[in-house]
Amino acid sequence: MSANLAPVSSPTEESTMTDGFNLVIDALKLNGIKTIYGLPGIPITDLTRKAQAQGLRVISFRHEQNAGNAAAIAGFMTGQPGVCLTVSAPGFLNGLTALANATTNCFPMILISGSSEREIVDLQQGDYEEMDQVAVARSLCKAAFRVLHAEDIGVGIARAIRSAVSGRPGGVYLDLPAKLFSQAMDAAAGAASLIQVVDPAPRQIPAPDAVKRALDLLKGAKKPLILLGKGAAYARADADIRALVERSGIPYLPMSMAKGLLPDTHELSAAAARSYVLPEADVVLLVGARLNWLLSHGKGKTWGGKDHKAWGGQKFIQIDISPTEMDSNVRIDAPLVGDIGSCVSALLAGIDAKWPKPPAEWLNAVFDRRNKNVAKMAETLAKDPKPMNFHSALNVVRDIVKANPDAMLVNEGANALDFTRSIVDMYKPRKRLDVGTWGVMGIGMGFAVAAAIESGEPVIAIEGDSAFGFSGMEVETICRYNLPVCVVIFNNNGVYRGTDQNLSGGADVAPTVFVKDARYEKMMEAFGGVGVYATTPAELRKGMEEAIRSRRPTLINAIIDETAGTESGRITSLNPAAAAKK
Ligand code: FYN
Ligand code: ADP
Repeated sequence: MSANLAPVSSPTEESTMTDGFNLVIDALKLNGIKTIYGLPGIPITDLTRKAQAQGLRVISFRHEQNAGNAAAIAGFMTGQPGVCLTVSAPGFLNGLTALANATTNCFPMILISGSSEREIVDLQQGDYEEMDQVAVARSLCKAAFRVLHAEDIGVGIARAIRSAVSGRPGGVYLDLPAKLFSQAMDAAAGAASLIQVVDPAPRQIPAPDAVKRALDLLKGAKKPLILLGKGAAYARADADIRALVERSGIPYLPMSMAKGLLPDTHELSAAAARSYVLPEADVVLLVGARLNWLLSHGKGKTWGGKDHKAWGGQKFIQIDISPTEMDSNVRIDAPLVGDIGSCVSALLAGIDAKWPKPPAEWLNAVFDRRNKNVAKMAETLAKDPKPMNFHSALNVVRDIVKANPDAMLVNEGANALDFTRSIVDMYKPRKRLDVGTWGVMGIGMGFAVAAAIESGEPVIAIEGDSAFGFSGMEVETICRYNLPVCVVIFNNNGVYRGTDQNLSGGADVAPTVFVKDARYEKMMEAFGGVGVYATTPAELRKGMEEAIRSRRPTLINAIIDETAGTESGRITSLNPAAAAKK
């Protein structure tokens, strides 16, 4: 039965009717959604106004990609789906990169977009912003739904929520055609049509035989290694994960967004011995980490220097909620399928005081390599070159993060990303938010806005000057909501550095360089925030300390030696080598 299409009387009057606008808002609120990240426009502007009027926080951005990234990282931070709201067609398309990135990174988010009416789209009659958005979205997300009738809004929102957070988390698309919003229906029937989702992310208990197989393999290992991925951070099983490491005595290696699950200074951290432990370990326990390109697909060369020994041939135990992730790259000898919380607690039940600690020979070898790398890094960090380089600037950031362990750290770039990852220690879980699995540039300001909104903590965003360019207009958003975000741009005048030349000798600059000595800090000043031009570590430190103290929106333009930096940072080997001389 399709609902009465007559417009309802204003909701402020005593009314026994409701409409699509109110049902969407009621359904989101019923399921605990508190914030919408979006950008108003036809046909959803009134939805943003009504949502705000009815108590939802509506954060408006300058580009939907940034709103989508904010929703995605909000999902990672909270375990609830982040909600991004866009207009139809171009706004929907602008949100797609974030939707796809959320799905790739296993961040739960729902992209809700207004759309054209089915009957016009299906006849391709040339509507305003006409597009078959569900068809376009379907290949980029976990699930895509469309709602045509007001009485189905409750089911649509419920299905979107459950799809986003159950099993492997990811992105979901929900298509709401314009006419749906003004569809009226009986208020009582409308309320009855809404669904409060029960247990949207049910625990998935591992099979006892799978637990035993995993424990037997781990117990027999002579050189065991635990590898923690962002899934382990997302699972919020922090105490059990820490107990797994400490009770087993096995060294662990955190992937970038798993840093802080245990403090990076932990005695069992092997982070600073990465390319030693990966080839040398004989049994690797993967906890919420995929053996994808970031881990050389479980075989072949590790990243970085040429002298790294190839790795592979180990025995793998893999904990993952996705059964089909097993054997994706190499054979998994002990698959442990289930949610990380349930799997780790099951393993812990089998690790008692009699559990054999790893051989001292292995532990000493790992710690020797780690301590050597840490000492070498300390020497580099102690230098004070002029102009600053990445190391001397990050030595300041390292201190600031250590002094403010509750602050959120957002990080993107090439060299700015890679050097921050290995130089800035993290001390608490889910504090480091970065480009993740895809290495996508442009997540910075969207992540920074959501990190501030969702955590209430100060946010430090360490940005490459190229990376900042993708979302830099959101400094206005940061100022508009007066968010405690301190953006630090590592400005070395170019995508990787500022010294490339136009090989033709022509007048244009090389494709990889920017305006020299660009005054990015004036962008923040333009909107009422604080701009700092820092040429020394002392100026950088002062600017960051003041930003944390004042909680004022701040942009620090940290001037870095333009010769510093390598092409694509530590993944320079991904650049194809020319086969022939021109
Ligand atoms: C790490 N290391 C340290 C420390 N931490 N040394 C001293 N002290 C500390 N605290 C060492 C570590 O052992 C490695 O040395 C090296 O520093 C690098 O560590 P990292 O970064 O963990 O390891 P690696 O080899 O770079 O990891 C491979 C990777 C990583 C692919 C996982 O490079 C990565 O996540 N890259 C993301 C690239 C990306 O997405 N870029 C954005 C788009 S690029 P060795 O052990 O001696 O090797 C746009 O152009
Ligand atoms: P990283 O890049 O840090 O190595 P990945 O994104 O590659 O991490 O891997 C995350 C993995 O964690 C994914 O395979 C995903 O299915 C899994 N995952 C996410 N949440 C959970 C959970 N609660 N329980 C089990 N596995 C999870």
